[in-house]
Amino acid sequence: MMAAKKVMFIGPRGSGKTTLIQALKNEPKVYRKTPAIEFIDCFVDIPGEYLQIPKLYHAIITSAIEVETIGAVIDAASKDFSFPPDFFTAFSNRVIGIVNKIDLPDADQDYAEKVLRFAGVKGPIIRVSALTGKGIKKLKKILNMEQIPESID
Ligand SMILES: Nc1nc2c(ncn2[C@@H]2O[C@H](COP(=O)(O)OP(=O)(O)OP(=O)(O)O)[C@@H](O)[C@H]2O)c(=O)[nH]1
Ligand SMILES: [Mg+2]
Repeated sequence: MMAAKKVMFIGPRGSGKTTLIQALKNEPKVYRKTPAIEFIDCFVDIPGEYLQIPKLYHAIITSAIEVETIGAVIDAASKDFSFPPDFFTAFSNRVIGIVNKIDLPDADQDYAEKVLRFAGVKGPIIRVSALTGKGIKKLKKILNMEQIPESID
């Protein structure tokens, strides 16, 4: 069993939320489209589509009630950002920003960070690659997850 403090990842389709969870759990990176809100150990994985459908915002906000931290995830190499302005100010949780895919040559990390601030992210912003593992150690530290074991029951 793992610590109950929950972390919820919110971000556009393909920004890398599910891969981030695999990286934080030290699991192999296996691509699988997230079809619905998933609760995996201490993680809540929100499909990117939920950001595009305002009728589903209540589902995100309801799922956030039990969550300690929200991670707003963005693909630094994509210009397809679908966060509404100030979206994250609707949550009372701690909201951190995660600039993902910094391994890609066309990643614009500074721009991605601005987009996260525009979306209302007030907490620290961490730059990572879920795929290569760069920055994941730092992210674990910020999430107080340094103790995650290699395999989890
Ligand atoms: N180059 C690179 N690719 C990544 C990185 N993180 C994720 N990807 C790739 O991006 C694609 C989408 O990743 P997912 O983790 O499924 O994205 P998601 O945010 O969960 O997407 P939805 O479930 O559709 O909302 C996959 O092919 C991943 O392998 C990264 O840091 N660098
Ligand atoms: Mg996913």
